Amino acid sequence: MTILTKTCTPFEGQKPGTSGLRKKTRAFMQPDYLECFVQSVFNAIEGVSGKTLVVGGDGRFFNAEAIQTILRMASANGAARVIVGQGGLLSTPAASNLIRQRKADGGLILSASHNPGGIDADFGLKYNIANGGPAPEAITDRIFAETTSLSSYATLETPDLDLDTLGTVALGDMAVEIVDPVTDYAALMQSLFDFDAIRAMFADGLTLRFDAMHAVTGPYATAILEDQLGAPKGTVLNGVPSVDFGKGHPDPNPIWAKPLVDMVMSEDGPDFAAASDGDGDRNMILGKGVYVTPSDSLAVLAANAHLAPGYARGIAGVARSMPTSGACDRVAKAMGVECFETPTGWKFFGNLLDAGRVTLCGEESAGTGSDHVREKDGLWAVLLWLNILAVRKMSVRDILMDHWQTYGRNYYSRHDYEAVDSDAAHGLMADVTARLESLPGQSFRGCEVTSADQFSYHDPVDGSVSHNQGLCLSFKGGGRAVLRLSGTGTEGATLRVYLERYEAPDGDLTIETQAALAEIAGAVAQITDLAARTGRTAPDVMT
Ligand code: G16
Repeated sequence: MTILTKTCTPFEGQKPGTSGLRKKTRAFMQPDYLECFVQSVFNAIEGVSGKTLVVGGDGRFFNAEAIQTILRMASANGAARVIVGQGGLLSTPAASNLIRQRKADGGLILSASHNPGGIDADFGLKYNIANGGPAPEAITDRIFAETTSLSSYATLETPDLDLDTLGTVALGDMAVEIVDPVTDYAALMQSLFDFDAIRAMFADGLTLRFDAMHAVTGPYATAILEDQLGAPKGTVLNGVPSVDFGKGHPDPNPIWAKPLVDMVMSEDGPDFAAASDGDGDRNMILGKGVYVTPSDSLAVLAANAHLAPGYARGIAGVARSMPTSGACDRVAKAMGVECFETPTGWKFFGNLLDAGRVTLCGEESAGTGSDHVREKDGLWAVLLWLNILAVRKMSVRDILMDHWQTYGRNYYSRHDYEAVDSDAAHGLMADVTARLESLPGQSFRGCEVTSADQFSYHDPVDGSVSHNQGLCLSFKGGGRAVLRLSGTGTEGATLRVYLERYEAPDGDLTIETQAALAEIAGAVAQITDLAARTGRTAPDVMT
């Protein structure tokens, strides 16, 4: 088979963000755009000659076409084998698991996660390394550098492969192995959790609704929750992946998964409910009449993980991204284990997990996971919650209240201002950055700033340092606000304002969340001159 070397001109802006390259689908569909990025990835990892890769995606629009391109390029670049999920589908945690199980050299995951899909929506591609986790900054920096000077890429001229039939086929000298996307992942879940206890709980009548949001988790949730654990048919909602996610945002939060939230808040709602996102790594946890914030979920899971067989020996430590609430820190302290604060982005957990310093990790952005893979894992979080419910025989609401009565409550909310004019958003951040030193001691709407700084992370494992990871403002009385610009958006800038306030176990634990945080939100609005700078008086999304 003839290998073609095609000349190309570098594209501007192929800089991986918080989680790979995310752009409008039409940008990815431009001639050579995907090819240039893929070749840059290959070059940045010193080629793929003789290597084994895992490739799969969340099934969004352009997933199928992009995978064919990647396969041709992998073959032309000398890869020995590519393992692909049937139909081109692999959830992000399942891809991470396959990379690890099959000792692959790395993988390419096609997803824009929770962003909508379609020709006028979003697409994405990221590279994961041999540990199954997202490439660390040193590699994403190299990828970006390659994109700026690339002059050619290698490919083949071949018809599309049939990716729907399981088995191994040849593409040039490369083997393409098409695997069932669910089997290995389901086996991993079975090794971690007490499936018998969960099955018995369903048999006793516990009701669950899992909203797969028309995204990749549908087949996984149906196989595990309904087929293996015996939850009744209909437990999984929106379980068939579609290229445009049923024209929705596959983002498991109270705004985009509102029908599910309304269901659990109703009189005859299910006992437990959950949702996951486009590529299956995020989760939202709900119980009858209650929404569990991702930060609280991480803390509850850390406190109770030992109840599941896979974690019966206890946890080594816990890590959270800096904007995530400090709820898990209190659990770690009580347990006498280490707790780490990392920048936003799952890639920063990889070293801690590999070094055995932490067992659980989580982020306010609806991500929780453990050392079983190197990605966050939506269905894993649901199964761990189910295992805990089966052992403790309490409702989600009671478990949460018990947790707050033990550790206190970190009231927490994130306010997102989406598609803000990019210059205005960067101007706002630059202005607050310039005033950081002068803020302590000043009061805004009755809240006195006690410290104001820019977060830098010193990785305790490899010594690398990451600067400019968000602005952190602390207030007298223990309140905190964090300001960041999102690294996953594709339109203008998304300003994220993270708000937090602690209430001790004997304090008022049942204040409405936004009311509990109103003063801090007001202080942030004044400090940043938010309305004047962004033209917004209210956030687009509050989680
Ligand atoms: C990605 C990253 C997460 C991060 C989230 C939000 O998640 O993997 O680590 O917390 O984006 O990032 P940002 O605040 O920069 O938009 P996902 O689920 O989109 O891959």
